[in-house]
Amino acid sequence: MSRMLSVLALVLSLAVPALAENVASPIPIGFAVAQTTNVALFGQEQVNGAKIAEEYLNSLGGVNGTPIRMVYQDTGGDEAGAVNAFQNLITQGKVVGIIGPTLSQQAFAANPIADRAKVPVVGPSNTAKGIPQIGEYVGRISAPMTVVAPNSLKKALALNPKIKNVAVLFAQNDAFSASETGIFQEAIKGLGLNIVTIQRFQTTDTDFTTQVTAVLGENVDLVVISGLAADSGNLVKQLRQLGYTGIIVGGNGLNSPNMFPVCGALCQDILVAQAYSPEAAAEVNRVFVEKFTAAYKKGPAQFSAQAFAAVQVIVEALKKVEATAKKKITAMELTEVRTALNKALRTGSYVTPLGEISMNAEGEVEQKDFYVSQIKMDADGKSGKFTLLPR
Ligand code: 1QQ
Repeated sequence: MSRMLSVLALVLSLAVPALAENVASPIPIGFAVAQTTNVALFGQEQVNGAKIAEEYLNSLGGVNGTPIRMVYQDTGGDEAGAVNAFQNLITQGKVVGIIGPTLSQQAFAANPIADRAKVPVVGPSNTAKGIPQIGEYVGRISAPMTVVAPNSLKKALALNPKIKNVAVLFAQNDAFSASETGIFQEAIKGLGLNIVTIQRFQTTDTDFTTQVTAVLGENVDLVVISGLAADSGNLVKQLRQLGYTGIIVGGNGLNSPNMFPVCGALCQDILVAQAYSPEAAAEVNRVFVEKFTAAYKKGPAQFSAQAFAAVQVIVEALKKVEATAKKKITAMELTEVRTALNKALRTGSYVTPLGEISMNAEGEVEQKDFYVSQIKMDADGKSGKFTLLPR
């Protein structure tokens, strides 16, 4: 009997704290992006943006006086890495929510795990169709390409009204690229242009001779690329080296300055639609640009601003959770905070470096302002910038 009791006591002692566990102080927020592999070309910028947010928001008092702590977890570039990172953050990190992963391809694998565990996910850069529909606990602050991508095509036509024949190229092994090319193709037809060739590649490809030869074989005056940074950068480089002189529109995968060293001087003039402008008027953007530039000696681009916005949105939603519960987050149970945070995220709007955004009931971001930029490379052929085109 006493043996049974002690077993029972042991079971209780293990089970009870796990059930009634409160949120730690500082409040842990998961940040799971690619810090290694080629996908780190994006992930590095995301970590840079999150670090600025963490420091700045804590300097303002965090969540009503309780600081936050970002728990960084490398996902690598694939699905397995993202799944692993999410599991670690949920069970060991005991985070209130997760920002990540970098790619939509990874989100389709990892987000269902957070959703089942009832841990809110805020996608900082997932732009494929179908992300918020993964589950009740999945949202994003990265505007989907359905609303962003077509802007760059219109700008291409404004620069060259004679455009007729379009070549479309995409990475067929990546969910975002496949989604984005579908959106581009629909928009191209909607503008009355002809798609004269559709070329497929892999995100791991480095030699694009076959695809470039196909493009040069047609009378193409616009090339539209949906891929990630390293593959797209090399594709642009080879298109130019082999003689393509028309306009190139790049999708969201070409939205990183880390892609500049890949195509070098040949990145010049690529058109890329953006969900962020460093020049946007919000005061929080001015502060963000100033702090980012001081820390990294370069201005922020879209992925950094989106990462900052994701952290900011979670911090503001946590304040709403405290206001509703009339309790400190750290006086609440972790499971309770996760559920309340998910709901609060979808309430009201947030003035971020991306402008005013909100998340609808489904977790989809609603954003007002989009931009198109053109890459302008410096004389060294390695650095450059996204120069905003007049709207
Ligand atoms: C996605 C993307 C990538 C280009 C983000 C880095 O938009 O995977 O959805």
